[in-house]
Amino acid sequence: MSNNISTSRTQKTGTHATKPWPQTVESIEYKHTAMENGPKSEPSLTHDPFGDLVGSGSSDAAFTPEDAHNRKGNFIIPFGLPGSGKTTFLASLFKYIDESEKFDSRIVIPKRGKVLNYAGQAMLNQWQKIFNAGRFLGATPVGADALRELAYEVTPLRGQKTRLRFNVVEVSGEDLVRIVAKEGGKPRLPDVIATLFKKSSIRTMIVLVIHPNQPDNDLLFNNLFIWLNSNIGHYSRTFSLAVLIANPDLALQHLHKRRPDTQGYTRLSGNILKIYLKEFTPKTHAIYQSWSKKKRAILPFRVGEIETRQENGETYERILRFDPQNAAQFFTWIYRQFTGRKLGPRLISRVIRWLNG
Ligand SMILES: Nc1nc2c(ncn2[C@@H]2O[C@H](COP(=O)(O)OP(=O)(O)O)[C@@H](O)[C@H]2O)c(=O)[nH]1
Ligand SMILES: [Mg+2]
Repeated sequence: MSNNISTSRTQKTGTHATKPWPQTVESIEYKHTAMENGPKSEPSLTHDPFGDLVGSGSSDAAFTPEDAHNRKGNFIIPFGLPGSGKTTFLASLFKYIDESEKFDSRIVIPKRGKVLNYAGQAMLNQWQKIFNAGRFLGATPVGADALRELAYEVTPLRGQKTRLRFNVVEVSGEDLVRIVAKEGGKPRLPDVIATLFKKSSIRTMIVLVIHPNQPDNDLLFNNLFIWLNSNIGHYSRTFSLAVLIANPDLALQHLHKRRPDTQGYTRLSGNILKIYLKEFTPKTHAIYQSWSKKKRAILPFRVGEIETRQENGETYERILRFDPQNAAQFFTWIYRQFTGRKLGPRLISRVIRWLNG
């Protein structure tokens, strides 16, 4: 068996301006990083004084299986191919939370024994730089030493004030694609992720990040669910499942070509999201449909206004303006999943606001 999946489907639809994304799982795993294949970020012109905040290779900074074993509570685990948009999604989520006037939020610095681990805070700083510089980050470093955890506490300032505490895990896409079975090898998940999945004291949210330029999204996710089926009995009852479509404007262009009957729709939202899933990631669509309605969500994830520029045959992308809308929608859902409560003003204050016009 080989993982050289045919890509003719995407090539037919992929007549957009940017260079194609990696074509096979094989090639992603062994040859490329997302940045080499996808559009390049704007080159940095000035020296970066914080250059090696993250990924300095110090294994003390890593989130280890032992740490995972000592955790309980809420965990968000993004899953997707290299360059699918996992880091961009996390960066946008925390930018939204930190800048919103609706919440009191703070990072929680985890301890190993008595030692504080600031790697999560360093990662948060690195993410902030995506927006300061308007550049997407390069691929997340590979390997167990590069795994990071970030713990946060968010308290709504209005309405009901239940505090939400949750953690996110940042893994490189290259480490995740090893879940795809190949002849002669055992499909593997990073140990930390497997440990989290297995712990019943952890409430897990899997976030599947789909990038419209990548043909193998469905292959990766299907292999993840095969692994879960054989290793975690309870997952479909207890895990929350979110499907995010990164770069939804591009996804809509692809859909218009594949399904001309959708051309009247100018936004990837509502029913169109499911049509997109069914067309481009049919197995993921089937898994999604079988999930408990109370524990599933599908959402476009647009970071904002993006400028694309061609130079010397390369495509460069720059984030011109952050748009918090999708991050806000997604956080509302996260809050509800983990606390069981609805974010936003209570009914009584809504009525008062309505009375006040
Ligand atoms: N999430 C997201 N990604 C976008 C969007 N527009 C363009 N991108 C591209 O998606 C890539 C995502 O990279 P990154 O977040 O580092 O992917 P990761 O490897 O999964 O962490 C960037 O290189 C951009 O080219 C958007 O609206 N949302
Ligand atoms: Mg990343």
